[in-house]
Amino acid sequence: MSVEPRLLEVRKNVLKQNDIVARNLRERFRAQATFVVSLVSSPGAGKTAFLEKLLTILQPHYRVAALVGDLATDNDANRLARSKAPVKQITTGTLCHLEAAMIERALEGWETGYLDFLFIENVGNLVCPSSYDLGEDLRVVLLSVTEGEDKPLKYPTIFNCSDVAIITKMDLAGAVEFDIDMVKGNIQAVRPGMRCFEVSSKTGHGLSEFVAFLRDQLAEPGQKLAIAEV
Ligand SMILES: Nc1nc2c(ncn2[C@@H]2O[C@H](COP(=O)(O)OP(=O)(O)OP(=O)(O)O)[C@@H](O)[C@H]2O)c(=O)[nH]1
Ligand SMILES: [Mg+2]
Repeated sequence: MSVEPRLLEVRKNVLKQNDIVARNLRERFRAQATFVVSLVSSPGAGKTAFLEKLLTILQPHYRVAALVGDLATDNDANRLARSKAPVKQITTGTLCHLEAAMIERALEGWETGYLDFLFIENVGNLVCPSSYDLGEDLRVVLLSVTEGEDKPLKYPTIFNCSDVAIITKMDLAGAVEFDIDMVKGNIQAVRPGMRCFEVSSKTGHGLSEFVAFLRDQLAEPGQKLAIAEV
């Protein structure tokens, strides 16, 4: 099926405009030394469960907040708010991904200059979010054990445009005979050298490794020094 050239042009312009807004956001986050982490995955891979745990662990020690995208509900924002961190919902309507302009709008009138970490949960989708830079420092792709080991091979773009991978729901790995070595091999085939974490938000397994990794990111030059040991 051929796509009308004018439609392609419009799409290219939308993406270009997104990059301009994302670049401005990135400069702003850098200037205020806020480290921004976005989470992408298929629907239900465990982004909110993981983020709720993460915010709860980080909140007493760091200045953290979260933005969460969803097509229709504010369920995830309500779940994340249980961590006591400031949270804002972005409702995208029919749009299957977040765009930089939505982040910019959500930040209007919200004092975020003091933040150490801002987390952004994208809409559950393994395809569309890969095209949209949100001005984040770190993009994390989550893959749950119930989705199958082949997903990195079937959705290579989202793995290619992400910085680290997290295998979620490890507590269920045995029940679904998940082959962790195979998935890691598939991730490496698509994105050689990609760092991979294994977590369970139910049991807490692997969370401290990821927290330590985040803490190291804050210690990078240009970022705020860690204000506490977690
Ligand atoms: N057993 C187990 N279940 C989990 C884990 N993490 C999440 N779940 C469950 O998986 C389901 C989906 O989790 P969510 O955190 O809502 O997933 P999500 O990626 O945020 O979903 P969307 O925002 O709708 O894309 C829920 O029923 C969670 O309780 C885990 O580590 N172990
Ligand atoms: Mg969610």
